[in-house]
Amino acid sequence: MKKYSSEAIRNIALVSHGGAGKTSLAEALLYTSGAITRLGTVESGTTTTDYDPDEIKRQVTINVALAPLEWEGVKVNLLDTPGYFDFVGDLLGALRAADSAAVVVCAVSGVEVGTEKVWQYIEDFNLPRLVVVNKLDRENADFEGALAQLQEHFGPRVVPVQLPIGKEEQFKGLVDLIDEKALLFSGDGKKVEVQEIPEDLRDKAAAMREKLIEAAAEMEDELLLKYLEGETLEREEILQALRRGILERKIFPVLCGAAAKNYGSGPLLDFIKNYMPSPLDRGEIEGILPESGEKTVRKTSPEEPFAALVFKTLADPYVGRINYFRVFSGSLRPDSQVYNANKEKSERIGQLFSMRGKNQLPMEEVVAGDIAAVAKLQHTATGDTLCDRGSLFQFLPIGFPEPVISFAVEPKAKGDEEKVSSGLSRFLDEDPTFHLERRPETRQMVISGQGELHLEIIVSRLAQKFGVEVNLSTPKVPYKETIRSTVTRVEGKHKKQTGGRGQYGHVFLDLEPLPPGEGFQFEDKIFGGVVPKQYVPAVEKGIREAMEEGVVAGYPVVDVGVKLVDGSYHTVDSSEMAFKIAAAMAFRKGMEQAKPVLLEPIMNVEVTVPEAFMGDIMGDLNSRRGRIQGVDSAGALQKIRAQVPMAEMFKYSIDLRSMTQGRGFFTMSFSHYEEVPPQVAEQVIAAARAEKEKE
Ligand SMILES: Nc1nc2c(ncn2[C@@H]2O[C@H](COP(=O)(O)OP(=O)(O)OP(=O)(O)O)[C@@H](O)[C@H]2O)c(=O)[nH]1
Ligand SMILES: [Mg+2]
Repeated sequence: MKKYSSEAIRNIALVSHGGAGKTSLAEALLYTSGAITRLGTVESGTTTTDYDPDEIKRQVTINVALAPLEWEGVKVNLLDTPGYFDFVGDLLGALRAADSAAVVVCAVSGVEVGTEKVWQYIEDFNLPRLVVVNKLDRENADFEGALAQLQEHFGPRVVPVQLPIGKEEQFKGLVDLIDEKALLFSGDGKKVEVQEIPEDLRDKAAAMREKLIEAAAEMEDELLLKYLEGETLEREEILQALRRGILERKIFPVLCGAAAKNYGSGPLLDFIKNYMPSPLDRGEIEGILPESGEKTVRKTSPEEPFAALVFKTLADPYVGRINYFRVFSGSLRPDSQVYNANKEKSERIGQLFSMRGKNQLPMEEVVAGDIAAVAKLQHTATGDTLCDRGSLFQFLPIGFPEPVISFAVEPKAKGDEEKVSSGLSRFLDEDPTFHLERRPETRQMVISGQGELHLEIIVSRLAQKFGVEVNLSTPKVPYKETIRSTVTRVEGKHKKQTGGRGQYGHVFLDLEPLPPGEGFQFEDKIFGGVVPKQYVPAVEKGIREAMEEGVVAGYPVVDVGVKLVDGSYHTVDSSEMAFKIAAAMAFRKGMEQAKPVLLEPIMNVEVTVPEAFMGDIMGDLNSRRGRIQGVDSAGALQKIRAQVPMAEMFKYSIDLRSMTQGRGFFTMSFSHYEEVPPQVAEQVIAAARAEKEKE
């Protein structure tokens, strides 16, 4: 591939609700540009960007893929992102690497929940964007309907720059509203015939063009005045104003196409080249000085020192680990040194390449604004900044969401525990939205992620790469126990006199509840050496061990203060062990008297659903013992904030999907521990007993 300067690069992320046609569109654009010679399809598993075996099998994108192409003097780096929010980590990474986004909308389904969600992300990332209404060749395709929905959701500044010619199977071309001509496609879609706008579309095209010009004119006072006075605007003036409106995120142009037929690709590439931002349009990027943590900015410019953000890490079976990065400033050459500001480690760069799907295209230099990949770095993972050692800089974190679903994992074959845990930990670097946790309270290994599919795929990769199969189950709730009242002078005496040397330990303890989160406090209040100093650590140890299994249902005890107030010893028979046992006995007895209770984790939950589902969702949250804390409206959606016990949330992502026909989503994070209501506690205690008996 030729070398391109920063201003000749366009980094554009293809985003959408799942299945709107991003991967097919990437394929069509690659084909039209000549980067590939055969138009692959998702159905046959032959697309450039869905090359992973899991992607081919399921016909959905799982990993963000890079797809560079050349079009009339510019290099377009397409980033094909996953539409399923199970893989939102890759979407967020891509949006950080891109300078603009193409929001793909299905002409049949129109605006979907995923469309709204990606739109919100693009807003958060301040990216200019265009909209492609795709699948115009499908039965029931409805451009006007989709457009109306887009304007209803995202405002009147969503303005078409193209109109489709022909409907459904008859879809055969489009009207270019800027240049006032008709573009007709045939065959493989590469050939475009330029014609006059068909008679029956002229009035509509003129009216739509008027709206476009009005929107553009509003970008500049002078132009607006000229427009309002009825003067005709020059083509060049319109283009400038339109481009400015797009870059300032005030105009969202709408284009048309049918990716599967490769109709509309050429005009879309022209539009990307002419109107979408180059890396230099981005101005400054926020970051920090890693040493002080102070905020700073970096100009997106080749003249500045080198800084790049790693937005994706992939374990390639042949090459090993591959890091995808976007250079924001300076440039990078093969066989050089960089500094990882997050890990505070130097890294040696070997070969540099661009990736087109899975294919490596070697690069001699990666300039500011370009996206590339490097293999075999030692320490670098997603979210890290690579920079010039002499000029440190660190990008702000990508901000990955917390997991929404968890499963306990257990190897199918006994003895594979180590393999499972080391295999799973490998995925942590690759995928920051995946979490792995060992929960000592329940003695389980728990994996958490963004959805069932997300975890299913991780498990399937674990089997492929590390040859271990696992079973997934609902994780046990990490309950805890505490006390609610104070007790004083609880006695614990351990005395044995059986031949030889006996055992003697004797203590009195005071127990008191501590505020939540305080854990455990121990105080030695012994006077006059009734319990000799050398045995006090053993007393504390005995209590700590007893706290690992509380008296209610065997869960760890927290938030208890214990004072050692009295006791006695025997000069010959006393030992550390004897005092440990005596202390544990006293603690258990004391706990029983101190109104012990069971605590459960409570989660902060935020559910976002279309208004129509509000009632059902609130009712359902109530039945899960949830407490609704508030409702905010977010566009056409309602966001319900609630606190819900973890025990009630395990299958929520699945239930929510079925309650809302896939239109609802939620986030969840740990909030605090709270007392389990008596009726529920009874069941938990019974279950714990049954479990114990099984062992
Ligand atoms: N008729 C028709 N089908 C299309 C068109 N574009 C895509 N499809 C089909 O729609 C389905 C989904 O297409 P993809 O390209 O995988 O969509 P995607 O947005 O990449 O999907 P995810 O990555 O999973 O979100 C496939 O069966 C495609 O063949 C189109 O323009 N017309
Ligand atoms: Mg896809």
